[in-house]
Amino acid sequence: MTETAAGQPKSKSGLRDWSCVKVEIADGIAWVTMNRPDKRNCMNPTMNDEMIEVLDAIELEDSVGVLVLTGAGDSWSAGMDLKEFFRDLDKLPYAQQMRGRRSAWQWQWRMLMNYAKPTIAMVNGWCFGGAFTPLVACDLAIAAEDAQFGLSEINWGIIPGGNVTRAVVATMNLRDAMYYVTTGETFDGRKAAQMGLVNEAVPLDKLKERTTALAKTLLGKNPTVLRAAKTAVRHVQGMAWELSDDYLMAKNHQSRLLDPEQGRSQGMKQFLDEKTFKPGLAAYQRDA
Ligand code: ACO
Ligand code: V55
Repeated sequence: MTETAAGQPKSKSGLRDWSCVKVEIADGIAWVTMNRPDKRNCMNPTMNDEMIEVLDAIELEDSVGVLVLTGAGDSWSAGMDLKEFFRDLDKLPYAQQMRGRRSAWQWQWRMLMNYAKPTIAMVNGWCFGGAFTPLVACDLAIAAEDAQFGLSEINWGIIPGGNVTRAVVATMNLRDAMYYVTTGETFDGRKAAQMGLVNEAVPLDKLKERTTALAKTLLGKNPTVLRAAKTAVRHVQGMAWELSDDYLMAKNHQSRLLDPEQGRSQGMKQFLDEKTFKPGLAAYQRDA
């Protein structure tokens, strides 16, 4: 396990110690923890600025194949920090307000949605408002059955901004989205899984185990192809069929051209010639 030493640059990628984010790297997985448990990991400008650095650094860490985003203590994240992100930013000149808001959007969806490595949201507890954006921007999500979710914006007098409404409509059906946006009612991890907001809900004491198993599955796949595949899932949603067909063909050619391990040839050879694996059931042997 690599734990970053206080204040010490850990590597050329720039991993160090942060005040609101914790990073642990083990067995190819980067565990990134929103780390303000006393404030239920609500997101302030410091956390947002740090998260940009963290995501940038981990993208360049060759030892990392999967990123897991989780929260310290009994909360995933209680959304934006109402004091530091809203009340305090409101008092600043406009350019500084926008700088503060931009750092939130930057990591919560721009960086996460285009991330080079697969990402898993491991929702261990409270998930409110602004936290829905990084939740949906992660490729996959596993929640504790009893984690509580809520679009609480309506309860304190704003609409879900910061692309929260966009994230909700991208994952939940229109009736569910409208219901929870307008009522601000909470729902649990089981319900989140039923609605498709997360992939699965498991008991809290199985959460890390299940997330690790999922991460290991992803670590067994070809990373070049994985990146192209997840990028394509994000982009085809808004495309006409003619365009998506050509885009997917181009993406396939791109990954064939760029793939250092030539997975496609490996896959065919190991199945058709060597008969050492069945693609219907598992991935080809990557270092064969
Ligand atoms: N912004 C600012 N401070 C917060 C936030 C937040 N979003 N969430 C929690 N805190 C702070 C509390 O003010 C409190 O601070 P204090 O100890 O200095 O008084 C501390 O975190 C602990 O919070 P409690 O409310 O005491 O914790 P509890 O476990 O009883 O409740 C809960 C947890 C339900 C998450 C509650 O804190 C809460 O409702 N938080 C706000 C959730 C929310 O609506 N977030 C905004 C969504 S909208 C958006 O993100 C744009
Ligand atoms: C939200 C989040 C924002 C914002 C306005 O509802 C509202 C959440 C992350 O930024 O600017």
